[in-house]
Amino acid sequence: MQYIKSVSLASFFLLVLVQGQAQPSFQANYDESKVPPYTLPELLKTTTNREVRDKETWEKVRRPEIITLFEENVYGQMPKAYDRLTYSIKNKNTSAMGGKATLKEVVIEVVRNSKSLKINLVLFVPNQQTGPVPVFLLINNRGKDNTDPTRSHKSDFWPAETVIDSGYAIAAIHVSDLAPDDTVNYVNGVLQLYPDQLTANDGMRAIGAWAWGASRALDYFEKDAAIDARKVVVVGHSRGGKASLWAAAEDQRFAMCVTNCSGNTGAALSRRGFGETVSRINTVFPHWFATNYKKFNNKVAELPLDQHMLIAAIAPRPLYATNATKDLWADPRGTFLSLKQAEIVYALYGIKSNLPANPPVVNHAIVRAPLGYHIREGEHNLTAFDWINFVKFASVYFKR
Ligand code: GTR
Repeated sequence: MQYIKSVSLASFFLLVLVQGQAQPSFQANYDESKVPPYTLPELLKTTTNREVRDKETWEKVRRPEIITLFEENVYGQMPKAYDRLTYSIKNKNTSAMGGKATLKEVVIEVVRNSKSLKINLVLFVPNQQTGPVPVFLLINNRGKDNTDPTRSHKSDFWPAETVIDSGYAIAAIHVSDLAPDDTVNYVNGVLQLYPDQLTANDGMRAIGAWAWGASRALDYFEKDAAIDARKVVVVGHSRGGKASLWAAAEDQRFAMCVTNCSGNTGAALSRRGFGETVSRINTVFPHWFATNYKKFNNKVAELPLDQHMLIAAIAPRPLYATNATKDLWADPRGTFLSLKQAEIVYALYGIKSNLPANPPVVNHAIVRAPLGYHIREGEHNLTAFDWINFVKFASVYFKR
């Protein structure tokens, strides 16, 4: 009883749901022949049925419509106003990584209506560079030790040394500063600044808060002379990859997006119902998306959008998506198809996609394409192989 009292009623029922009946009764479909027939909402037709034939109409009408559809139905509003953003350098070491890099541990403070939020940013900048450098910014959804500023703990989840050796800066923020990843405490972060969001059916939730935080890191990069703020790559893995997509769609200052194994409500098409489903994600992670999204739990065909539209909203900026062979939960085929669907929007900009008709063979990275992709051998994870290809992809577009 003690334990029950210490968790809220809502999370208690969720616990029952997850540990009790709901979870075991969920049978993910992994059979391609059982993917239902589906019709995707058209990218190049406005809600008033107007054909979109040029990038002007795309930018002025259709793209804003798509962003609004995602705000209202999936990720919630993205409040942009704040009263003040300041930063302080908590720690600086110009001879980090044996002299190869400068470490900055930055505290970004955002104030709104006298509420304050502090975001910790870890940043390494290569020393052997003459001008401002592009940066990879990871939205870290795993342990903080993955982005250890002291480098006594090293991890392929954020292989800072490799990225520095390639001439790029690398940075990370942690989701717990923005919205702790649990059903109760997610309110203790960005949402303290925007309490109205909590009562709105299209209010921001955790994934929106993480994406919001990535934009605040970008606000900081704009003030750091060592960083080329026009070349910021927002990176996320899995739930973090859902947030990196949303961040890049919402904030066009991001030059590039990497979404690693992001699956359902990330890069994969929801209507395929392959692996994780909308209903399952909303049940197990009720704090991730807007309340309105739950209306579609067993009615994905009624969604006025699908995830190819989120990819398209990032066009014409380059986007790299990945999958892993042992991660069918994230629907690799549905991810690739989502990218394929978005090609027509890149075409509006005269950008030819070089994606093949079918997913490439395992471990073959398509880096010379505005929509880059690989399916790696192995588990659901963010690995050295993934990062090496992000760097190659960025180097094609940033011409480095
Ligand atoms: C899973 C969830 C996925 C993905 C993953 C992760 O449990 O169903 O959508 O976000 O967690 O973040 O590793």
